[in-house]
Amino acid sequence: MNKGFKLAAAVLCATVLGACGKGGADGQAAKNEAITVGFSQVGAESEWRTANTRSVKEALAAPEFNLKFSDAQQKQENQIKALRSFIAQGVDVIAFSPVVESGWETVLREAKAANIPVVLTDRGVDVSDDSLFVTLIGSDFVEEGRRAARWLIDDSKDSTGPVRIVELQGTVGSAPAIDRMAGFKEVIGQDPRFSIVRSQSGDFTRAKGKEVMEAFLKAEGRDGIDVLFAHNDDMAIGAIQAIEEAGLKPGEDIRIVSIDGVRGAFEAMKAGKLNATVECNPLLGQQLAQIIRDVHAGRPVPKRVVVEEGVFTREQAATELPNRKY
Ligand code: GZL
Repeated sequence: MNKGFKLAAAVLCATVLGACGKGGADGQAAKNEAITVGFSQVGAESEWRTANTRSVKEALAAPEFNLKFSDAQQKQENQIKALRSFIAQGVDVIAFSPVVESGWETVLREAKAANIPVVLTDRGVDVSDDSLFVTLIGSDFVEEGRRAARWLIDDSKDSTGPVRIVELQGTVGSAPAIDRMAGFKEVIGQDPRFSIVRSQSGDFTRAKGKEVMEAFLKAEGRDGIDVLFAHNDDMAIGAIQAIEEAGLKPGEDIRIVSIDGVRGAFEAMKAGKLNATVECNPLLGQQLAQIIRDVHAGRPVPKRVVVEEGVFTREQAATELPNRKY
């Protein structure tokens, strides 16, 4: 049903029959229809993403929503195709987690021309006109990078250095990879004991994280690396396998700090193989659902909604593991 007819039906319903269905000042009741949401997800590359997808699907399974979900398999062209399909279907709201920051201007202008509001979740976009999206709900990735560096500096207080760091970056061009690297370097750069000797993308996956760590070990030698900074836990877990296969002790011979706080990271910390993980909360579903309700009802929403998060070390892992929700 196109939006113009829906609005007319809604006005008629509200005028002739009073509030159709449940009461409510926001006019939603008058429509007495589900909010059709087109959601384009990055992919299924990590434990974090799996938990994020579960959270979004659970929240938008409520009867007030009609969810159309698309998995882009980490390809921007698949996300753009999905957004264009949502526009053609005339969905009420588009929500998506952009796999990379750039290349969205054209399709977001098409959504704007179709009067379909766009909500960004998890990752941001780099556009010249921020009216092309209503809001971004997600973590502060720069702060996550700073927190990883602060943990490392604190954990190195008895070391005179040099501390040689290798860095497993996330997906090239993605907001978390760009911002986590920036935050980490901003803090580490203030202490001359630390240097990043190698840095390469592992695309946020375990398999690639292992492959790149093998290359780092080959290039730097068994004694050439003191610390691994991984932009997510999945790459750190892959790297742990490579470190063990090289006959070294992860968490001891090479200290490891990563980001996400997924269950696999707590299990690795409990085993002493990972030293710390910076939480990046994927459970955005309920907040997203409320933002969609507000946007659809024409209520104002903040341009940026930041998710609160913490830092967890291996000393806390055993007690915290039972509390983890993802
Ligand atoms: C961060 C999210 C990142 C996670 C990775 O909000 O975009 O993508 O850190 C995931 O695990 O693949």
